[in-house]
Amino acid sequence: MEIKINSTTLSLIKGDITNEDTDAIVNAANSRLAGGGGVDGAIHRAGGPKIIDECRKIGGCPTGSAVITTGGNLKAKYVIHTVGPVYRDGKNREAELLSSAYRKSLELAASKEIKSIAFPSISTGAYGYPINEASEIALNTVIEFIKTTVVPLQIMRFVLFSDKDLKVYEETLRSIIKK
Ligand code: AR6
Repeated sequence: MEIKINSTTLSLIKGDITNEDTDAIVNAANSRLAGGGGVDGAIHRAGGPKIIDECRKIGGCPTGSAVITTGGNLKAKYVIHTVGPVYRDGKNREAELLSSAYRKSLELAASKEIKSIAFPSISTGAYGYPINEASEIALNTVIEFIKTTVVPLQIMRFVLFSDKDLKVYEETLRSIIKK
């Protein structure tokens, strides 16, 4: 599924984000930037040790914030590492922190003149964020950003890891554009 907002094309696809050829891919990291499982593990495996070395030098990243490294052996030139919240009961600023993770990633991308970016579904794996709610926050945040900021971003993709996740994001996007 694909929509155009101003001069940015927003698309939802199924795939493995490590194969993306966008200028930047976003990593769902932890605040120690220490690597881990899920998409984080996949990015470090595919990108090689250069990325973890750069992460070590940066030292860490608070929840809801983002940092940038090169893409190592990946096709992407950059990896933007952001840290989503661990979902507990929804009463611990989870929504605000998840939105911030997307927004800060986009601010960083804009500051580097990045023209294309791919996001995974942040926090909906090990961090347990219910994907229905998380997809609403993710899509509303990026759409708001595109609408209100002059950005060089031409391509924005969400790369979902399963048919089920892709379907949830598609349904959420359909309901957002109907409003
Ligand atoms: N490409 C795209 N999406 C993927 C890939 C991939 N290669 N692999 C997994 N996903 P998670 P989180 C999906 O757990 O919830 C790590 O250990 C996955 O199916 O990767 O933010 C970090 O170090 C899910 O939908 O990230 C942190 O400690 C989504 O990516 C912690 O997990 C996010 O799942 C972060 O947890």
